[in-house]
Amino acid sequence: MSVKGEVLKALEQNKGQSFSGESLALTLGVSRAAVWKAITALRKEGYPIEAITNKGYMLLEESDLLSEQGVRMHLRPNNSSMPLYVHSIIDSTNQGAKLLALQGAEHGTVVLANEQTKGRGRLGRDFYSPASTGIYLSIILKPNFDSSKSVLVTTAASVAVVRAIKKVCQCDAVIKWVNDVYIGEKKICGILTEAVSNFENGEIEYLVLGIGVNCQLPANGFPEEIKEKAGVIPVPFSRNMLAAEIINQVLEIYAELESRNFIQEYKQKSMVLGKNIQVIRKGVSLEAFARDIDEDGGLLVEFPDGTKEVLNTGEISIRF
Ligand code: BT5
Repeated sequence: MSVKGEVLKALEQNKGQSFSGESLALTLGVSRAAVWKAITALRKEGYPIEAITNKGYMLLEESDLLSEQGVRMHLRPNNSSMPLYVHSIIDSTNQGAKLLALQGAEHGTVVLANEQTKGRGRLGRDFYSPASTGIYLSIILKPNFDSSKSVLVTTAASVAVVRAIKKVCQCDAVIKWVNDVYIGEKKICGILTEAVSNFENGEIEYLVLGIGVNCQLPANGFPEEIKEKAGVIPVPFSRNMLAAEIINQVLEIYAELESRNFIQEYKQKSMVLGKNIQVIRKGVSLEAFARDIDEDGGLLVEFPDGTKEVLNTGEISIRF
């Protein structure tokens, strides 16, 4: 790791407390000038670092810049050495992850960004991804057993996100089938699972699981088109910590995908089960009752004429 990386790691580990630049220089085997140079560079990147006479440096508690060091220190030991690429700006982390997957990236590789210029939703839609107020991350997963069922992966991932938000922010989030996480009546997270197939045999080689979370309100608010729908997590917390916890929870739940143990939790957190919903098909809205979630994450709906159907993809809406 570079001197700058090491200094940032020490700052993140001692966030809100001062620590001696001199002893850090000694530990790293570099000069005090090198530490100072790293501190100057980090300040230029926007880290709020104070120099305190006779005490050293302190990264202020409110610092919330996403960084590899900041995320890695909150990863569980068995995840802590996996590849983690942090970008201040990228077109789409899913796109970045797909390119890495094609180059043979290992299971669990993460691409994380502070801002996306072409954040993607499903069916060619956009995911608004402004700088510094959200978490945009993609995890490369090697398919295990039947994980080619991307709806199951998306289902599991939404439970993982709800767990992570509860743990880090102490907030109760709920899931709108299939890929949205809500707090109250607002969408605070969207999930997009994409497959990378082998060109020769058409088999799915990788899944790229993309998760976007709105953490704080963007400076100018949300754009007009999504103002009514989009919301943020309503409490302060560390984005590095939440990003790490989402990664931890996703990798844990994915490892036991086959057991489908999480389906029960998914049902408990579902905001649509037991409700009248609209199934949207080719722009037409059909009344239906959301009866159950099946073993693969499909939504069992019942139409007014009594016919039942399992939805594995598509769009539903719910009136608040
Ligand atoms: C999603 O699609 O919600 C999936 C979003 C996945 C985003 C992540 S970020 C990291 C990774 N890299 C990517 O490029 N993508 C993934 P969908 O269900 O189709 O919802 C999209 C719709 O949600 C839009 O048409 C808007 O109505 C609304 N929307 C857009 N941006 C939003 C935001 N920031 N918060 C809440 N709603 C939003």
